[in-house]
Amino acid sequence: MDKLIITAAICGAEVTKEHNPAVPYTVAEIVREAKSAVDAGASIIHLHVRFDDGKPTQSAERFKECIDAIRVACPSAIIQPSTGGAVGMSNAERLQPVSLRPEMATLDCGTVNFGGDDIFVNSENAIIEFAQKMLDLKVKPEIEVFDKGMIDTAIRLHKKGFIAAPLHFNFVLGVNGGISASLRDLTFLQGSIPVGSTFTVSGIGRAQFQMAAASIIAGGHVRVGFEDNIYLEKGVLAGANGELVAKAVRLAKELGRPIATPSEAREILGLRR
Ligand code: KMH
Ligand code: ZN
Repeated sequence: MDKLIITAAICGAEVTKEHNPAVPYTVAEIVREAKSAVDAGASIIHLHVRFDDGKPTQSAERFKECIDAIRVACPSAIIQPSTGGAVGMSNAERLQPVSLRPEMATLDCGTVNFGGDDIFVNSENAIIEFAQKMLDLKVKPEIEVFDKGMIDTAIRLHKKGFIAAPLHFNFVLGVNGGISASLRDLTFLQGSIPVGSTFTVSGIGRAQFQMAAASIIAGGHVRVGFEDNIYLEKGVLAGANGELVAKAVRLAKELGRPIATPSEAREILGLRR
């Protein structure tokens, strides 16, 4: 089994300071949260950015500002911008950070309800456009999977040459509208990806650490962070993303799975540098 890659989704686009005052908005706050996560054992920062008032943005300029500042504080971390952005953003808006040629970026492989009236829209043509741009700029996609059909879409687009192997997936379990955060469904997803692929697991809300433990045992990797969950335990808000990462590290230690450094994570994922 590979060493465990921990991704910290430090910011997200939907969670706010009203939910947890430690959610970062400013560049300084984003750097603070990235550093707390990397110091605790994360090798990948899954990055959304905000304007200082908390409004999510996909502006390449704002991403560059944040990425440059994170690189000073955490020189070895892998920075993975989101191309999902926030519900309702246009495709052109969402794609902007890919032009910065990060090592990785997310590639959302289907449309999913996001609770209430929110729909996170990803048409097949949009997925192809995003995948082609990542291919052209040698950015490794992390294939975001909110439901099983999204794996099938990714495999179809891989066969057509839009996504290069080895494929790397992120199974997001427990979104209201997506696949459930259960062992049965995690096993189903894991069994549906091509041999030689890697996967990480993001459990939403209270499922974060249950799904993390399941992935540690199953040979997958783990994502934690405010984007998915703001609580360290029932009723206790996490004071920093690093606290969530530290808890994942403790679980991995108890379960006998060593943690990957950023350079080991690059090796496991086949990243360019
Ligand atoms: N904020 C969600 C609408 C991604 O980063 O690629 C989309 C999202 C997925 O967070
Ligand atoms: Zn995201």
